Amino acid sequence: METAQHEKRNVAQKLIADHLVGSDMADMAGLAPGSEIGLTVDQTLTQDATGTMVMLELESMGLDRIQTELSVQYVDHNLLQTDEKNPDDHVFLQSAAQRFGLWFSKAGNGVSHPVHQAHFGRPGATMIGSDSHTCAAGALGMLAIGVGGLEVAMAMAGQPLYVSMPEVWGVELTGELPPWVSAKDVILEMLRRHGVKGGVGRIIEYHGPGLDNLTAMDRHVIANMGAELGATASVFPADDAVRDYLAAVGRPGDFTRLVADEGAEYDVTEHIELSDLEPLIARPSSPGNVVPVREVAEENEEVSQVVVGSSANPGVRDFAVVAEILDGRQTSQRVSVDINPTSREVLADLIAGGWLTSLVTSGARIHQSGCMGCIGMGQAPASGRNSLRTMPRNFPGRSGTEEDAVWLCSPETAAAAALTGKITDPRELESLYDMSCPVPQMPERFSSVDDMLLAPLDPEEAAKVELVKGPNISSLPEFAPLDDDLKAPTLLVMGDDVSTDEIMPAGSRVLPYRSNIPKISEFSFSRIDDTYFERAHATDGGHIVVAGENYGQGSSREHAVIAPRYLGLQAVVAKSFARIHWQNLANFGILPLEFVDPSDHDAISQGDEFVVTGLRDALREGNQVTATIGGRDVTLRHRLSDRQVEMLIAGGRIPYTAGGSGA
Ligand code: MIC
Repeated sequence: METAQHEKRNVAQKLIADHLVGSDMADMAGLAPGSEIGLTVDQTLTQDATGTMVMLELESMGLDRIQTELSVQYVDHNLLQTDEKNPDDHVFLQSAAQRFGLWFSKAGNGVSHPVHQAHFGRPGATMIGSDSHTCAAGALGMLAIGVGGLEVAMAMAGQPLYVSMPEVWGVELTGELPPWVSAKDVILEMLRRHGVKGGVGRIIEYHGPGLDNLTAMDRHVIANMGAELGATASVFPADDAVRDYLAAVGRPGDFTRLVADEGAEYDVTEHIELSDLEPLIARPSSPGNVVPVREVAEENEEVSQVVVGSSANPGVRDFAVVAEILDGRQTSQRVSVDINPTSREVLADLIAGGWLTSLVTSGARIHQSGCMGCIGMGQAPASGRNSLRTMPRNFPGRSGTEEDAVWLCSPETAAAAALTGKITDPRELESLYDMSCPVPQMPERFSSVDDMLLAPLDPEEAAKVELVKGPNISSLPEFAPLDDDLKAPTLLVMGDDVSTDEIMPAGSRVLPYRSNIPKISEFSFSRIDDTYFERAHATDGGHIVVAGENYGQGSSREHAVIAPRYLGLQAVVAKSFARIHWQNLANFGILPLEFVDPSDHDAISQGDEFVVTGLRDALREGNQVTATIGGRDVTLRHRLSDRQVEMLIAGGRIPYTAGGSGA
């Protein structure tokens, strides 16, 4: 690892320097990776599955009007309306957007990340979003970070975002992608090399001559799954490709060039030769299980579902290439080919280009614009049958089917399976169907359909709006300050890489309770141990859980901490934590502790009593705490800043702020 020269800045450093709070911007060299920094926030993004909690947080903070340059509330996740709960949430969110001064994107308008990029993305801006894939906006030269909802609520109230200063990981791209290989394979290559923890504590900055052949939407695909690497953000320069994109979405005036200084360096370096890449696929059930498609093709894996769309492959090109591969052919009889057109604008372009006709006539099912099957909101696959998706995640059971087998791949690989009915290297289509790789011609100007994007009300009108809460919407529970002495049983001992989908499942059954903590708490950890809820409920005085590496990877959902906290979770002791979940734990007053000696994890059994005394002083005075777990002394450490320690002691960020502490 080399030390960066800060006089010559890379794009990430420029973005940080322009938004840094309370430090000397001229001397970024003094900011050690890992130390807490504050950043001003220009824009925020919330979606319905996490946004209801954000709006309840704004209500409990008594906010009158947002302080950001721009905040947008999207409805894209909970679109199935099998009873009143999801539509009641949509109505609540619309009223909250009006009340607090946000833009509102109605159900059916499209997936937040690409819609935001098209309508509001601006090079040089910072954005945070209550969705881990907010990092996709890095495609336009923004510093965009996925965080828990409370961070977003605080930013809307004018507070900075506090994060650990990341290292900047420069990934140099050279060459050009070969036929049948596309942007998704670039990010799958990163996951193949580095796995789901590879980006933790880092901003990934892509640079080099290979960028010349990647459009802004290709970059969006790559930036999006920085979340799967665990990265803080993904960043691209704002160069000619971004200029062309902003012109194509009708906002040429919003372009400003933002590129790294000549000779700028990176904390960590990496190189990808694009012409060496081949089609890749992530096996079930982790985005980190990446292998070449050609290897799997030898295993003769039959496919029963293919899903194209979502935030991870949202551009017109991604659907058009599938349409052109399928054009004039019939999809395999054993496969359900599901198309989720990102937004109404993408749908309009697919109609105008004739691509929708090709998809429909070849046997594809066209769904509404939104996240849908990506978060298990419908499109659950048949048990144990292979489902190939252009989506970002395949954690166990996330699809809605407990025994699922979800693979992640490019649109080209998805289309090949749609035709052959088995996992097929798309390069094989050349001989199988006598075709060459299509290169869809993109429109010069993308469609612009903005009547479902409602502008904020002026302050006077906004002040008159009442929040509309359906019967399923409950207020945010209040939490007590941290006990100075903790004596609590260990209710779960878990392994590595536990995802938030396992801590708090999503899917069409659970998502409708995202605005009802008492009810959703019944599902806490159900995928890991379905007795947890009963046991937690029956335990007076709280409990703890123990985990391995990368605990809480995946989504930004705060419900994965608020619900267990509601059931009495006081501390999580793990080998390491995923960034967003760690911050969510601290924000809601659950103590995140790490083993100093990771092998102590293996000596702990379910039921072991966890005892620690004088916790408040111990946290304030240093970063180590000695606990007795199951009768053994175990040394634990924390990575909390002084600010976070006080917040935790107060019971979380809301009581801390209400108690008069600004941030
Ligand atoms: C996801 O991909 O898991 C989601 C749905 O976008 C989540 C948000 C959520 O849990 O609602 C995320 O990644 O933050």
